Amino acid sequence: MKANHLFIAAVLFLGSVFSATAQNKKEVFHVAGNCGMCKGRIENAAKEAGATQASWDADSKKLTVNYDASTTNVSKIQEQVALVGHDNAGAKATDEAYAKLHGCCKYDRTAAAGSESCCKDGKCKDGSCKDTSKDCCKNGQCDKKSKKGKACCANCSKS
Ligand SMILES: [Cu+2]
Repeated sequence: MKANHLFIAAVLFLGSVFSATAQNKKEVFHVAGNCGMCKGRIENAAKEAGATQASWDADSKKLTVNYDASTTNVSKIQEQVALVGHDNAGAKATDEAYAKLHGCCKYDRTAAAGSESCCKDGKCKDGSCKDTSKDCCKNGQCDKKSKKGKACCANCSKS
């Protein structure tokens, strides 16, 4: 009778160990950013926080993460991503972290900040691309050639 109880307890214990070791989860959430540099920074931050896989899409601004729920959680990942300067669905970057971002990575924090992102008087701002004489932007917006919505300065430096 007593041995039987021990056996049941052992089975329950092993069961809980197994369920705690394999809890692979996938989550998709919004992360603000502009370019390829942002992508690397965002994905590295997610992995630092325990994500086994991380993929950020510059067009949709969506970060897809895979992680083991027994070692980390979405909040931790979101906080780490904010720590390196990127506002996201779960956490906001400090002004200091945002200020440290590369010129071209300074995504719009408000809709009104559009003209501040990477363009000035129709030209790329100093430090935002290799050739500041190229006019990739018009009125603070990317022009047609540089594909609206994409990082206009990243395209500017290639053209
Ligand atoms: Cu960037």
